[in-house]
Amino acid sequence: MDSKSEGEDRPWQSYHTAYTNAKAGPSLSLSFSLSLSLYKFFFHFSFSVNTNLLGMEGVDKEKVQKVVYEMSKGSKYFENEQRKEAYIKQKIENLQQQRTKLTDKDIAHFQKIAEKKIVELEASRDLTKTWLHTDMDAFYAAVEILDNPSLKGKPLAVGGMSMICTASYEARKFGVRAAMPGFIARKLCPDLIFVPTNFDKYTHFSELTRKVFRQYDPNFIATSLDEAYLNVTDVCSERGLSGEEVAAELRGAIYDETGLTCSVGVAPNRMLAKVCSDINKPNGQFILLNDRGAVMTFISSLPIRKIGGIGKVTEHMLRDVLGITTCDDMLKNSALVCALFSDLSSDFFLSVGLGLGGTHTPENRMRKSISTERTFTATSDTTLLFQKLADIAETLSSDMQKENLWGRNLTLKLKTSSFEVKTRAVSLQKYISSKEEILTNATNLLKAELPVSLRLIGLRMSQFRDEDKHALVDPTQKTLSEFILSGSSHSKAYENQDISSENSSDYLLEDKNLCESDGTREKEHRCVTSEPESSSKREELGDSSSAKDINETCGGNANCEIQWVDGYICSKCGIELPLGFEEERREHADYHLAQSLQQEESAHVAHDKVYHKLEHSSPKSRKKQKASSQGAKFIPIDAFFTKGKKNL
Ligand code: DCP
Ligand code: MG
Repeated sequence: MDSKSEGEDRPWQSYHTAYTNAKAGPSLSLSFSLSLSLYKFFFHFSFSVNTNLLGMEGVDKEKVQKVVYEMSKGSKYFENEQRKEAYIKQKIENLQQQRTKLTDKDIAHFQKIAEKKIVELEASRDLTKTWLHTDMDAFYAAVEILDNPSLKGKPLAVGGMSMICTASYEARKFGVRAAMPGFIARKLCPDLIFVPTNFDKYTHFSELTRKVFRQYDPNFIATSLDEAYLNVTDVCSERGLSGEEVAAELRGAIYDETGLTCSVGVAPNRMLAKVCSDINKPNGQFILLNDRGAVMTFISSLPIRKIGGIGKVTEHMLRDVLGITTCDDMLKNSALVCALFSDLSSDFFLSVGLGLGGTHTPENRMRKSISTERTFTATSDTTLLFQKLADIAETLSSDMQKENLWGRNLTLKLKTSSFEVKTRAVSLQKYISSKEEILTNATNLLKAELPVSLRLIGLRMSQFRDEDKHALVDPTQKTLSEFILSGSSHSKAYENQDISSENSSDYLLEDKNLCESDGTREKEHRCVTSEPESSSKREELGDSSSAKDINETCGGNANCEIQWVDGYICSKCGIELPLGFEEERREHADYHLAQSLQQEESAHVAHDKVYHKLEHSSPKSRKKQKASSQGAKFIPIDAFFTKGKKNL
């Protein structure tokens, strides 16, 4: 078929959104990766995926894509997707230009660099550990079915007309999936049953699963309510069990404890274990042996999108600029990978090509911040917004109290109805943890933004009490000594970045090459979504760009304001934070911010700065600033950045 006329007649075929081009299990990839190339590419997926088991047989892929396109056309979501597409396109063009400038001599030079890196990475290979990744099946939906067995076997969506969080496997057959607006889902599946979310229930069941995990690995790493990594090396050796046997036993134990099924992957490292847990979903397991040959065979034809940390942007870049679609292609194109990407990115890509991933249990890192956020149907109703804020403050307070945390840096995150992300922070004079105190300060921050139409509110607390004691001694050392290793060694850099690569969605979004000017309107402190174990990242109605976001972008944010020189050195204090330390980077940015705010305040210059800004601001924004100044210590982050830039 002529591709031009195809594109003109069927515009939806080139429309990719979180729910038409998501990182998902093989099943979802088959139904949502609808661009022709991706579509073919997933059909070449070499594992024996049992589509009956996955319940995806008979999905009318073209129909799904058409419905999604037609129903979202013209919406703000659609516009935002298009903006993101334009951003990716721009980045691809830039890289393509860089590529054409490379001479043969350059390529030969980078070939040598690549070979050296590969030797170093290979030397770091550790096949002595057995890692297990568990992922609950259709988690929220399964919990709802457990609660109401009459829903069993029916197409079910958890969420509402605006967004759904997940869908039962019966609903997935129609193309319904997480982060899809409910009205589109209903169009795809007219008999779809909607059940509203109930986070207390999901948290309860999540805690039950964690009780089981603890018996196998007391240091298990939970990466969301329904996913965790367990190092079962000791269990295997102490009890003389194979990884396969431990996986089967663990799945049984989880079922006995919760009545829910999960899927498990077992492999020599976490990166591979996560890929494996997706292969025989639902209620299945896949074991990859601790053998280099087995790993290399497994990885050779694995689509790069299956790898944690490779999201939509990275996938497009690698495919469109270098023709890389499988992990093996990373090695085949190693010279170009090294020529076009930063050291840390190329290390990551090459390690993906070698099937390397994290094998050490990370040391218990001191918590740097705790956060919670909710996505809901966009609203400008202030009563509703303050109600949400109160709920979030309550959750944050209760999470803090569980961990006996007291903090004095509160950050409010907002996503507007047009998907713009903003953060506002306040540095407090005293440590707080009660709902009332959190809410009072958060209310001041939110009031300063009114009127506003929002679809997400989040709160993050940082700068905890004990941490400040260290901070007084040496503000940079505290972070360095606690959990930061230098990014200079390849193997170390890799080991450091691994966890978040497994969980963050788009590795390249952190790349210095790609952070500079993203062309989007998102303003956030962070580049990649990666929440620590117990942060409560909740969604009321799901949102393609929140909890499991594949498109979080980095632009005009505090991380970028700081600037990560060479991709990992803080331009303000020289601290080294390798790629993958998103949480720490965010925290570090907050730290500088709080420090500056405090300095500003004590020097009584803050108001001047704010007023300087106010003098040039619109009457509307002047009103906002005035409202905010009720909270005595509040300085909007934007004001701080304006000042920061001037002083540079
Ligand atoms: N979730 C959400 N919003 C998303 C994706 C997921 O709120 N965009 C929630 C609902 C899911 C839970 O997180 O039930 C776990 O996410 P998974 O990606 O593991 O999806 P499921 O467990 O629902 O299904 P699967 O069987 O594919 O793991
Ligand atoms: Mg799951």
